Amino acid sequence: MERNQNAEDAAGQLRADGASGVNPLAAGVLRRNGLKSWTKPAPSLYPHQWSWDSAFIALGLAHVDNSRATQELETLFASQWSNGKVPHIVFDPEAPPRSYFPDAERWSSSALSEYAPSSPHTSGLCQPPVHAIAVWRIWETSRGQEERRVEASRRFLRANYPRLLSWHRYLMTARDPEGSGLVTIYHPWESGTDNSPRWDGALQGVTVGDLPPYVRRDLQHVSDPSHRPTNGEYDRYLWLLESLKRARYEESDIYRSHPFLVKDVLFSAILVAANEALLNITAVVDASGEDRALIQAWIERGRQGIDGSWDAGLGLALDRDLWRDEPARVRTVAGFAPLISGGLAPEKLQAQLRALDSPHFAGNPDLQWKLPPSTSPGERGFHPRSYWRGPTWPVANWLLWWSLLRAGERDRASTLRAEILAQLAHGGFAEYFEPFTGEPLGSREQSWTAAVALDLIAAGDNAGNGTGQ
Ligand code: 2M8
Repeated sequence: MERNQNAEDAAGQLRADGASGVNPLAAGVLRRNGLKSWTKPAPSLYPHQWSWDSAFIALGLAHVDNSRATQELETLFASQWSNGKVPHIVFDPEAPPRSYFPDAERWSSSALSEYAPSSPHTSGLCQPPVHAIAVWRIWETSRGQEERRVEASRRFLRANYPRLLSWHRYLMTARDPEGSGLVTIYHPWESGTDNSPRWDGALQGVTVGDLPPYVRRDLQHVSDPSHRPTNGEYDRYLWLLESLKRARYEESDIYRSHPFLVKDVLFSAILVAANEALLNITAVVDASGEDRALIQAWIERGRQGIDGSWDAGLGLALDRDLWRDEPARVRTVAGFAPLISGGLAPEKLQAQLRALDSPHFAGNPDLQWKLPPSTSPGERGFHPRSYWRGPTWPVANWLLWWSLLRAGERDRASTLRAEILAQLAHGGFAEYFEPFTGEPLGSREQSWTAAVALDLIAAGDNAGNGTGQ
């Protein structure tokens, strides 16, 4: 009780400004990282546009400036591949030279694939599809405003609905030829949880061959290289990239020959939630009954797939390595995929909540804030300071908060919200945090952290406000 009160007091320091209704510190991070029509994930570590970062950024910007939020997504979707894929990075030709690697040249997407846009250049991967969720938030925040703004939002939804539909169709078909309801990823970067121990087993099966030389650029932006993936991991990441290039980014060739093919439960769960948002969008844009039935079927298929990934012993869902045909039995936040995909039977929901409250996650007594570490401290692969191997990530926590609300768990959602805001009030808008000390790590002005803070603050102390779904 007292603990929760402390979190609420600390969280109270991060409030909306009375006049604008927006927190100036969080809005300031997005303004400083903003370029002409899109926002960098961080001032120097990530100088290009990243796909799921931009979706979270748009979701936060929806509370600050709706037209800026729509521009963010429109800029990203302008680089959508013609097969529906939304690329994980859109390269800014004006970014400082040698600031990020692998660069556009290394990916060679447009030279190799007829589907890739020729300008600006993009990477050949994708990332979790948070976009429809952000588009729905843009719609929600415009409602009740003056008619001109509602109309502008409706136009935005109409213009972007076909793009979202083709993006989700790509994921449900090219990335799930088995019709399992689960998305296959080709690279840990596609998961967004790059060096998570979720991928350790599958990466062991990747033998690095004759790799063209490269220089890591990420290490020049962090104080301690051990916070980032290791050189061994980077070699494998770069080798996977070469393998995708050899397949000319052709899905069927990749499926035959690529050494990393994994069913990602977190990605798949986000797709289910995004399909729910897309179904909401169909009503605003008067989409056909056929489209609605299709999206509804995707939601059901996705939930069945996640249900089939359930590990009753852990109370978590597990990824599946397709080459070894086995689950990755490791406790990470991705295991809460069922909670995120929603529609759970009461026993499953309770099992997920027990796992969340257990010492493996938010119930660990040594935590600075009651927030789940990205990997359970009980895992062999846990590391409290290394990126997705243990630090707590505000975006992951936002996803859990939002999912708890959708599951009707308002009190838990409200407690989680207070802990997230307390962590940020204390440590700033960092990329990730050491879970036991609360030390901010990675970039100190991470856009998506500021964006989710804006959304959490806008939801108000009564956590249900403004969440809409
Ligand atoms: C991290 O990933 C990039 C590669 O995509 C990197 O480490 O260079 C991840 O945290 C990813 O989820 C995120 O989208 C990206 C930009 O914030 O950084």
